[in-house]
Amino acid sequence: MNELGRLEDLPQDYRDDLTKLNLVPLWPSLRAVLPPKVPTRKTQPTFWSYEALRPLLLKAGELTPMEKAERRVLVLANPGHGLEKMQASAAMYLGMQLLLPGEWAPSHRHTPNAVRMIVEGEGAWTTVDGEKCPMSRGDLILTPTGLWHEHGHDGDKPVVWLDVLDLPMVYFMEASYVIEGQRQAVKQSRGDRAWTRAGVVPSPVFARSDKRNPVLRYPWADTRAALQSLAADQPDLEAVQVTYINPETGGDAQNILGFYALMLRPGQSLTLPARSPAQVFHLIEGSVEAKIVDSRFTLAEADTCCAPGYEKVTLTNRLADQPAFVFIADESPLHRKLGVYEVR
Ligand code: GTQ
Repeated sequence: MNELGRLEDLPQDYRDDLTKLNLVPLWPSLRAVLPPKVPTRKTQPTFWSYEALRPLLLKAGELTPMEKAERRVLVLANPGHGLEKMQASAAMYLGMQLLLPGEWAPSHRHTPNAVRMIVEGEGAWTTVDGEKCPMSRGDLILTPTGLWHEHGHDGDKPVVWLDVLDLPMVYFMEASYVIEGQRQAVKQSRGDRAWTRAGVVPSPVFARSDKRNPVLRYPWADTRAALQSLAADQPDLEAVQVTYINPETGGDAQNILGFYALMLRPGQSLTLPARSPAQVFHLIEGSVEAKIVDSRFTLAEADTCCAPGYEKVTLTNRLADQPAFVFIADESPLHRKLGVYEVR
């Protein structure tokens, strides 16, 4: 590749004339924005230990009352982006949220899409668009763009969940905002009860659902059973993985980020191909080693790590006698819509 001219090669008076007119020469910066073959990625392989962050999250429960927090969250920030940017990757935000018994995180709605992966505790619920969704370990609950949502807790121990939002993307688009609201009236019907089987779905005889996704809650018991059933049916299948979808369209559950559950068979080592989107791995059950670029992370239950795009990732089940279950979030829907998705 040709060496391109530098800014310093240009006379200062010429540079000053450009600046006055809000003009910039491209060639000194061309390689920075169009690097050869592989994009520049700020996203670093990063690991967050649940055991290490849990006491700090509980401490936040003592230090900051709900009225002063609205959402009591410690953000899992990627140092490659700068911690203050609150990004796990270019498009993904991760946070660990704490709700104490009796607390209520008030209703609001916002343009970024969110999901919650429940990590610990029983008795809490999220009401999304009037559907009161119980929160249990491993459940995935969606709050798609624009829908009212609030969190409450009737149990007697702290509840913690992992928030995954496309906030960095929506913020970058200058489209991120929130509207505060009142406590929602709870509706009778719930998508996770109406849509319980992949093969038989509600028939829209009189009206089609007006929802972006008729399912807002994916119970872990069902997802886990689907993985085990798939693994038993196809003993040679390399990647025992399911995608969280919108059952009405068969497409991704949300517009920007993709969500998956992966089962690693006892002792299995799986190398995922290098693909353009960044990924997040959160261990629901078992013990897994994640090899990402030059890092090796040992994930215990509830630990989380992330991988930049365009890199292979090897996940190894460290246990020889039981499967491991991993929740994965990635930027695939976004990359596909933008036309930049690729597998190397
Ligand atoms: O629970 O609605 O981690 O609005 C960040 C922003 C959680 C939430 C976050 C939010 C929420």
